[in-house]
Amino acid sequence: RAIELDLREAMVKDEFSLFYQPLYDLHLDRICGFEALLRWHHPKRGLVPPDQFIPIAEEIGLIGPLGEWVLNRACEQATTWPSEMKLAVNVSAVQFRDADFTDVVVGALATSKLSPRRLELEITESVFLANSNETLATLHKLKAQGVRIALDDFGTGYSSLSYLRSFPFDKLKIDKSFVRDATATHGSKSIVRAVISLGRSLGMTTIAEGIETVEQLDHMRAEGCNEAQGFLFSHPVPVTEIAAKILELR
Ligand code: G
Ligand code: G
Ligand code: MN
Ligand code: NA
Repeated sequence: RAIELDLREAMVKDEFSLFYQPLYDLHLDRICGFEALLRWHHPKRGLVPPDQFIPIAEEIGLIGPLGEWVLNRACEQATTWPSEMKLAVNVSAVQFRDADFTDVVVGALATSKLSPRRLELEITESVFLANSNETLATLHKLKAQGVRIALDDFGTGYSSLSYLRSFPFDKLKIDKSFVRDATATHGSKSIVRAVISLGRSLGMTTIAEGIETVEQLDHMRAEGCNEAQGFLFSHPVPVTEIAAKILELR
């Protein structure tokens, strides 16, 4: 496929960039970090969304080098932010399973000199579909480095609760599908309440994704959710707009 060829060339041609979406602390009532979101600017195709090229990058063995580029670039950029700002980076399940993944993370931290405590790796439940002993070993190695681990899209995967028993995640990211429905349907409202309570009792931070309305924000705050993220605060922005976002949301 032509898109595969383009993707292989995209790194050399410097067609990738990182956008950043603010993470908002609901107790301190201010911005507390950013999630890095990968963008591919193709000269003819235009802006290709990650949903369309990450699966291909995984298939053709490009996710390792691409994920390494993301980690290096994001850590380097985050060192210029105020030191209380966290950096969240998405990690694909395939990338996570690479034997050298921990080394890649350690390398990005060493080169950038970013404090490991500021880095939050977002993984999804799909990492547990493969060998769970290896997965747990990798998670423990990363945690020993001081890096935080967040479970992304929480609630949309398979058999979520057993993972919570086997590994102490630092954060649960409540999927936007629950957030969207929490102010409308009773089922989602109950699930959100249960997840926040679960997180609290397990010592995990909870963050509500996809906050688009003040009503959703008020609801999540009232439920005791720790953090929020979504278009209501900001769309993902290019790195040049980071300083302005910090001022706007502080
Ligand atoms: O940025 P956007 O909301 O379009 O992201 C769509 C999907 O792509 C999300 O599931 C997000 O986690 C994923 N994604 C964005 N950036 C990266 C990245 O750098 N690495 C990986 N593995 N996934 C990413
Ligand atoms: O899977 P992950 O949580 O990493 O996906 C992040 C994706 O969610 C990004 O593509 C981002 O653009 C998108 N996103 C961020 N905030 C909102 C929002 O408020 N509403 C919707 N619909 N999508 C959002
Ligand atoms: Mn994410
Ligand atoms: Na998510």
